Amino acid sequence: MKSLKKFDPEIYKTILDEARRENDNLELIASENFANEHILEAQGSVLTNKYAEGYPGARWYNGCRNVDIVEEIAIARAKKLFGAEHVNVQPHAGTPANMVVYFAMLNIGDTVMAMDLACGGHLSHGNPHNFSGKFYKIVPYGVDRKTERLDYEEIARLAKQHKPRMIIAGASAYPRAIDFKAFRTIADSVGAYLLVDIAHIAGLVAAGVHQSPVPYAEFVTSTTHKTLRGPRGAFIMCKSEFAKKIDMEVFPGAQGGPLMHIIAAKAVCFKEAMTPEFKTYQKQILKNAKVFSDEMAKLGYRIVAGGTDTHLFLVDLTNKFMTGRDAATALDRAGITVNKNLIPYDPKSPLVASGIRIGTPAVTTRGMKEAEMVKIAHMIGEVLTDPNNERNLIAVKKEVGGLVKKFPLYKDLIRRLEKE
Ligand code: DSN
Repeated sequence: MKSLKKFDPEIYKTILDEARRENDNLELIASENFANEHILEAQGSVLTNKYAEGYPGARWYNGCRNVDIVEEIAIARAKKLFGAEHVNVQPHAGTPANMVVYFAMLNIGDTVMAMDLACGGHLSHGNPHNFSGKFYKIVPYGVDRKTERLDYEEIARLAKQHKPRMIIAGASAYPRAIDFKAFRTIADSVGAYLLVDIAHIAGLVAAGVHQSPVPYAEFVTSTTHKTLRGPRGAFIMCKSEFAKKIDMEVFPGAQGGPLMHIIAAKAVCFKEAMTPEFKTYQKQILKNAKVFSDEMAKLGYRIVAGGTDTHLFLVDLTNKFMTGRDAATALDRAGITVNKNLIPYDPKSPLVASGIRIGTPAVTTRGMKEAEMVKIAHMIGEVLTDPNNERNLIAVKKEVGGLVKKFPLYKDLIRRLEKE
């Protein structure tokens, strides 16, 4: 970043500070990860310069021979990786990817069934302030109050009652495996389309350690930057019969020029996800999440749904007389980054929340394993036992510093930057 340092030292410094923050803290936000340098390189390339409205071989601009190759490779790799019939790699982010499916397949006012945000769903699955909640009649389904797991019989009953045109499966804060085959059966029972949003679990699905929805759903959307560990972006998979509709709704329907530098980075991400190392990585994410949540339970914390089958788990702090907001703030001061999160049927507002969400993708990328998860669980316990004690927070921050030093991020990136 020599050129940036010379031209714009303010921004350069902030990027360096962010690299230091990422390196010096324990990143436990379940939706975040650290993209490898080959992905950052593709993302930071000259492909950012090119307009390419349209699709490979059918662009509105000339000079697209190189970006055509890039997009064709990205599509072919995604199709192979997930076994999808058709893929569109142009969506800029997860919410627009979902929006494309709604707009392509539904009429305004149609009924859509989706997981309640308060039980782990996503903003674009019907939040009243989001396009989805504004334009469609949303029937939310939750989790069983006792088991805190999806209750497929109840979802089937709701579907029969409300006859949705589309059912959405997928979540951003649900720790258990989702049975997409069961969702297919429910959708078929009422003649609904099935859209599965795998943004959180895409890496697990790609590695074959979570059931894939691709054989069961007409539409599967995902981001590329969570467990998949690619650039910040999204893509849509669908059955061939809907390919044209989806492509038309991405462009010209919802977007103009695609971000070709990001599409190149998506291609690199899909290549990485086909390697044996990626499979090992995804398995380790799962092992880490399980050991971590078990250790938190041993320390007296209630784990929502009794544990995890995925990369994340939720800790209910109600019995500790603490809010998710206060816990997340105290942990941040000790160098541990999590987010406050609603627990199912949470009496508190989302701004306060009764729980925190903990994910293992980013710490697993650093090479941490089960032994480190146990250590981190104890550090969290130390912070939450005395969250207002500054000396306690400083002591834990020191422990965090010792641990992250053993697992440097981007190997020697920061050292290199500081030498420039
Ligand atoms: N904001 C993401 C998450 O944290 O789960 C979902 O889009």
